[in-house]
Amino acid sequence: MSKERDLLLDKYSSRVFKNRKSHITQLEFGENPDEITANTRAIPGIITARGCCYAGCKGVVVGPVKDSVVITHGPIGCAFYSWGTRRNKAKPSYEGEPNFVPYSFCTDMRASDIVFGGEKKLEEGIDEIMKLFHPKCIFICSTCPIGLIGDDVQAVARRVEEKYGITAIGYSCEGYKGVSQSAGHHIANNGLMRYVIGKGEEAPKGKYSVNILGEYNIGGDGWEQERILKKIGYEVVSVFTGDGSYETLKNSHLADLNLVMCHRSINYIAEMMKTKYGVDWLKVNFIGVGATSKSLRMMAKYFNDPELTKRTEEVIAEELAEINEDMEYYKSKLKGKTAGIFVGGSRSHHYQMLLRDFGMETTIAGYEFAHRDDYEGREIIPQIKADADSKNIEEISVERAVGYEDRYSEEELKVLRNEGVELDNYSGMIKDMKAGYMVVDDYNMFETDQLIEEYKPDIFFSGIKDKYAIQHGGVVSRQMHSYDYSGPYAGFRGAVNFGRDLTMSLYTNAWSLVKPPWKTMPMLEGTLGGA
Ligand code: CFM
Ligand code: HCA
Repeated sequence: MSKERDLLLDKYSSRVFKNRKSHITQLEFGENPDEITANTRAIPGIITARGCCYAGCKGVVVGPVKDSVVITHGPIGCAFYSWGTRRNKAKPSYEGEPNFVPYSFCTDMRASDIVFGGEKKLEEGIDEIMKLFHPKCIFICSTCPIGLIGDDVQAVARRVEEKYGITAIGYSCEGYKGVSQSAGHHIANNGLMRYVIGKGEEAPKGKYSVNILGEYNIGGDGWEQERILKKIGYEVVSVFTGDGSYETLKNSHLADLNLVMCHRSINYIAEMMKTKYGVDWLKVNFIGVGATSKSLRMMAKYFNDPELTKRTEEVIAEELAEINEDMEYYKSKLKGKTAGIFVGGSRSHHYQMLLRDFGMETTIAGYEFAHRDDYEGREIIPQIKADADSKNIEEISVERAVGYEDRYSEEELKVLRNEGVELDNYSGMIKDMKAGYMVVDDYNMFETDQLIEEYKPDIFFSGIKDKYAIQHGGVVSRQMHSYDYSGPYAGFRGAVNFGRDLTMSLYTNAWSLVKPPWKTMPMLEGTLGGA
């Protein structure tokens, strides 16, 4: 054990110590740095940064679908807390297109509804929605009590479909299911696959068409990606699900290629669309100038058309020329600074690429709820098993390697390799970090404090829950879930915004003036996690 790892673990009871040890890996020669325990239950009592299954289904995946109504079936608190907190931007794509993203719909389940059942209330709520808003698609998202009292949201959805001739999906995404948001992603995607994708018949008109999967348009990231792709000449059929719509998602199976941005939340759909409709997928990363250029080149290689390759290079050159001066300026301000980065399930890795564009090094990193493949790259991964309506879900370990080898025959692989297609684009966080640096899964506030103390990063990227505690300690923190209401950070122009925001944050002298209370007050001593 190293000194740094000791610091994180030695205050724990033996039971907690044993558990947390396997979630913390230090990238050091001699240790076993390639493996980490992930996607397991958080320890009760430990303040994890994770969210719940309902958050993953409602807030993350289906919430951003702008022309569809999402109704929270449950107490009002769940609807209120998930109202506009996830920063997925949306605007109508054509005049008259509905945008329900700013709204919050809820059945407002009270004590008597819990005793007598809430299906009737749900149906009445939907009648009201149909009268006032007449959407073409409704998602019903269950919160914890619904599973406990046994309301059949799938049956309600079928009745709604029959009554109104629209698409309705009942999601049993009760918050307590699974171990984190991750179960919710899977449940949401199962429903989209079963009831939305494949329903449309409108084929793309462009020569090369793509869907962007796992792009939620935080701070307008998706719009920047679309701008670049369209400039090259791609047709973007649909985006899952940032600024996405039922009207476009239903045609997504007709696109040529799926681009997977957030692998964690959406690999399920990519795999299912490959199996059912034969749509290939590429794991891309449009966060970072280098990463964006690499992803665009990978796409051009995939389509293997000299015209497209030429246009790709032209656009990259034009875009670089546009941002070069700003990038150099911010690089001169940021070079050599260090960062800690702890976000949900894919950004902690994606943003390391952008930090590198500015000469910054990530010394500590981790995810809230990622699976082993996100950390380790192409690996054997734990999966969630669910029945068709996701009523029963179970986290299991399945030996499944995610990689090109799985998706192409030996013959196809040979052809691709000869064509120089980059096959090894599955690297995970651990492979990309340097010896001595630390990776922590499902980090908690105590560990965050210890990590900051030991590694002293210049900046710490996190979420709303931990941001202010970190800043009280005198370290600047920027939110990677919401960008502190700035952005976009994706693509070429986004990189400049990121450099500007970081420079602004780091060069304010406020942080050196902060004296945290624990520097002047006596510390509480004890063992964490009981005896
Ligand atoms: Fe994917 Fe996301 Fe993330 Fe995620 Fe999230 Fe998010 Fe995130 Mo918050 S889908 S895993 S469940 S990139 S909401 S847009 S910022 S934790 S790192
Ligand atoms: C979620 C949404 C969240 C929360 C962000 C945060 C987001 O997981 O339910 O805790 O700061 O990105 O909005 O991840």
